[in-house]
Amino acid sequence: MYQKLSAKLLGAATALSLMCGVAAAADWRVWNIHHDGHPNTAAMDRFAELVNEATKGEIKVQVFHGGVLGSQPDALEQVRIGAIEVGNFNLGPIGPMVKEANLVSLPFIFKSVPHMFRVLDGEAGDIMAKAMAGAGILPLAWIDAGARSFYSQKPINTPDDVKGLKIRVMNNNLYTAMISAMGGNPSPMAFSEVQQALKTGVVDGAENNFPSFKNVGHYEVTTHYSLSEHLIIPECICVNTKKFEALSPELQAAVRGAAEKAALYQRELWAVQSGQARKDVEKAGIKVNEIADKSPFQNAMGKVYEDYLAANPDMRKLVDIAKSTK
Ligand code: GTR
Repeated sequence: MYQKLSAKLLGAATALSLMCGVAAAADWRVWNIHHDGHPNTAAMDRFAELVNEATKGEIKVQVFHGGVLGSQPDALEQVRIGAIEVGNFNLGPIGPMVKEANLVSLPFIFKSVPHMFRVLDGEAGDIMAKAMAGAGILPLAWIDAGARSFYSQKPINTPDDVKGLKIRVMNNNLYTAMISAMGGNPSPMAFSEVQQALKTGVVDGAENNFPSFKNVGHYEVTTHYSLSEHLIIPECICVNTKKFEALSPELQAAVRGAAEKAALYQRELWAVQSGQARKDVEKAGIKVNEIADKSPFQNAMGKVYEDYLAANPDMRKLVDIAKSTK
């Protein structure tokens, strides 16, 4: 009798909350790999504030910085299954889970950061976003991560300079293929291990953008940063699809709005702080070299594209869209 009554009450309460569009208050955890002083850390803090405000505390967001909730591949899996709600992810490590996301991991696919955003804002971005959402990682907004270049104990001006070097890459077969095509030895490794690996000579070099190069101290254990700009990989503020879709339309709009505002803020911060990070590492002694002619690097990627598209013919459409986007 008691059980029946409480079940009825529960049913009535659920019906009432559905009628009013009220979702239960939720605590959301956010994964962020970066530390203080990185633009994404400030942007994810802003995201948390904005969600808390816009949902009037119905969704309480707490950001965990410095990768304390796990490595990026682990955190992706956690968000995919809903054990963590939100992450600021780089699309590189998403490629092995969601093939469409690999478009951005093809070396030199984009002409510039604005070109990359134009591609993301068009049909290709829609296809990628749908595929990611289908895999459980729904992108709410895209953010800037500039271009990635090599750093090591010597300048790199041609693919020949990469020959024989052990270079750390993120987890994605496209990056191992990229380094191998230059004659180097790729070494996939978690971001948190790279500084020590550079310091002890376990790897000879790595590749990243200026803010990350600076923020985790890779500049303290290398001497040269060579502007190869071989990858322009965007990042996202991504949410577990099911948790997002379970929200009322009002809460969904509030969360999406917060992510979009935080992403704009991130892009503003990035524009200023990436230039500043370059100045800071130069001041600390890093020699930055421009590479006047990048075509030898681009030409070396011919085989990477050929092999990748032979194994993944369905990716040709996305590649064609990106290449034909002005
Ligand atoms: C950073 C990026 C991180 C992570 C890292 C890496 O630039 O923001 O999400 O992907 O690179 O190299 O692992």
